[in-house]
Amino acid sequence: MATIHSNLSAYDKAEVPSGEGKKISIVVAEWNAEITENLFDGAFQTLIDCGVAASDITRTNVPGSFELVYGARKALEKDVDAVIVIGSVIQGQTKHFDFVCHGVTQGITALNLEGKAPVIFCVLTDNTLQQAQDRSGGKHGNKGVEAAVAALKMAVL
Ligand code: DLZ
Repeated sequence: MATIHSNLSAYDKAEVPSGEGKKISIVVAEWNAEITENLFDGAFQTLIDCGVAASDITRTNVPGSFELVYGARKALEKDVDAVIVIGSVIQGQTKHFDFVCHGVTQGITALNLEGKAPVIFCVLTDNTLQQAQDRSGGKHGNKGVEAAVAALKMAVL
């Protein structure tokens, strides 16, 4: 799982299914907005680069990563080919980190098991703000880019 020493955000467009006609919903947590906005930009630009029409991308904001599950559940009620949830949870002094991470991962897994449309997990779970910055447009790339590629690949399954 470690991304140290690598930038995984470079993709070969020839190997990514075309996004033409695909409807993608992106749910963005407002907590740690400095990080989540960069992740959103990476995902949005990649979807456009791969042929998704801007008008076929919808964005919904939720307060924090814990609310991403409900946001994704509502997004799945609409006509979408994939949902991307974007969040950034950063370790603090309390156990809140563990509960938020556990809640969102379990919730998104449950939604994927429903099988209506894929829900792509773009939630950074870092020990420090620096680690989050490194993965949201820094030296380890932008996980939003990877999430967009994953969404297009999963949308054609
Ligand atoms: C409360 C909380 C804390 C402490 N830390 C984060 C975080 O690092 N990242 C994040 O996305 N959200 C955090 N939250 C907010 C929770 O996700 C949630 O919004 C609140 O507990 C309200 O349900």
